[in-house]
Amino acid sequence: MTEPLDRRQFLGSSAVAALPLAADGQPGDPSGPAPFPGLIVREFEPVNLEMPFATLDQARTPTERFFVRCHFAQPALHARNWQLKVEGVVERPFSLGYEELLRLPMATKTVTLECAGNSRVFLTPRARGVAWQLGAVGNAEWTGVPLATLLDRAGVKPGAVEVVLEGADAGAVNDDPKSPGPIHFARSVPLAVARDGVLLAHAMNGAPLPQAHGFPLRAVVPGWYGMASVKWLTRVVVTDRPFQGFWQTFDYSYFERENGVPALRPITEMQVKAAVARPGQDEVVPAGRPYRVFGAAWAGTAAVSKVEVSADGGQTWAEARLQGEAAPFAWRLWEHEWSPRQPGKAVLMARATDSRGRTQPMQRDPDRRMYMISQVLPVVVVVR
Ligand SMILES: Nc1nc2c(c(=O)[nH]1)N[C@H]1C(S)=C(S)[C@@H](COP(=O)(O)O)O[C@H]1N2
Ligand SMILES: [Mo]
Repeated sequence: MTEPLDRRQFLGSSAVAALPLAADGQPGDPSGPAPFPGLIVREFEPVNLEMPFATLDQARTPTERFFVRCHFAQPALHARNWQLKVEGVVERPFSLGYEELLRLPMATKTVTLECAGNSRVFLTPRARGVAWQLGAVGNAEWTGVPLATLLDRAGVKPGAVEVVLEGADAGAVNDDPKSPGPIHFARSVPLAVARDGVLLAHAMNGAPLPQAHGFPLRAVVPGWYGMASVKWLTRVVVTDRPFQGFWQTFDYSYFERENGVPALRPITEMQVKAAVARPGQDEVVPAGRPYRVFGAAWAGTAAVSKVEVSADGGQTWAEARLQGEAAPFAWRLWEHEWSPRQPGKAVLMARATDSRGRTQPMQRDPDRRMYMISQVLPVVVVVR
C-alpha cells in the first residue's frame, strides 16, 4: 500500500547505484519476492476488489490481498455504539456491545471464503454479475465467538429452524428483479449449521476486522460460499420457518432437479475446485526447462485429497504435490513440475478431488446459473 512512496524514496537514495539489477532492468533484489501489485478494481462503488491470483505465494491470504465483495456502500460502524441484537424465536432476546463481545470465550479457525460468482468471466455466453477471474477467494484465520454461545444465551425455542444473519449495510437493488425498496444484506443458515461451526469473527489474521471485511463483527460460515458470511453484523434472528430473503432467492440461488423438475434453492456449500495461479492465461513459458505449475484447491466442508494436472487439454493427468495437511474448510496449496518440450500452444488444467470422492466436472452445468463456477478451466500457454 505504501509501495509507490517507498519506491520513490528508494529510487532517490544514493544506495541505488550499488544495487543489482533485476531481470526487467529495474533496481531491486532479484532473489526477493515481487512486490504485491494491489487489488484489481472490479467495481468502484460499491467497492468490489479482486486478488490478482498469480500473486498467490502462501497458504494464508494476507488481509490486504483478500478480495472485497460489497453489494452496498460500506457502513462506517463505531465500536462505541455498535450493538448486536439476538432475537426471534428465543426465550430471552438481548443486545450485546463490542466490549462485552470481546470478553466472551473465543475460537480461531482457518477458513477459505470464495464468492459464489468467482471465475464468472469464464462463463459463455457472458453472465451478468461482477466479472471475477480467479481471485474472488481467500484463506484467512478468523477469530471470534461461536454463534452457538449467543444462541444458548438467548435460549432457542422449540420449533426454530433457521437463523437469519443481517448486516448494517442497506440499499435498493434497481436491476431486475428489484428489491422492495431499500433492504439490508441478510442471509439465513439452518439452525444445525448455526449451532455447529458458524463463527462471529471480530478479528482476521490476528488483527481487528478491517472495515471492508465487516468491522466490528462478521459471520464466518465455514465451507459455504461467501454470501452467507454476513459482514457488519447487527442482528441475528431465529426463525420458525425457512427464510426467503432476497439474497437467497432472487440472488444467490441455483436450480436443483427433483424428479426432473427444476426448483430454485439457496446456494450453500462451496464446490470442490482447484485454481491455477501460475502460469496465467497466455503466459510464455520456456521450452526444455522445468516449470513449477502451482495453485490452490478447496472443497467446502470436505478436505482436498488429490489435485491432478494435465498439460494436454485433459487427455492425460499427473498427480500434483499437495502442501500442508488435508483439512475441511481451508484450501491447500499444490504444485507440479512440468517440463514443456514442444514449442507452441499448450493447454494446462488442474482438477481437485475431495475426501468424499467428489471431483470437478469438465463441463459447465447451466442449472448453476451464474454461480458456483467449478468446472475445470483451461489455461492456454505459449511454449517458446
Ligand atoms: N453485510 C454484507 N455482508 C456480506 C456481503 C455484503 O455485501 N454485505 N457480501 C457477501 C459476499 S457475496 C461475499 S463473497 C463475502 C465476501 O467477504 P469479503 O468482502 O470479506 O471478502 O461477504 C459476504 N457478506
Ligand atoms: Mo459473493
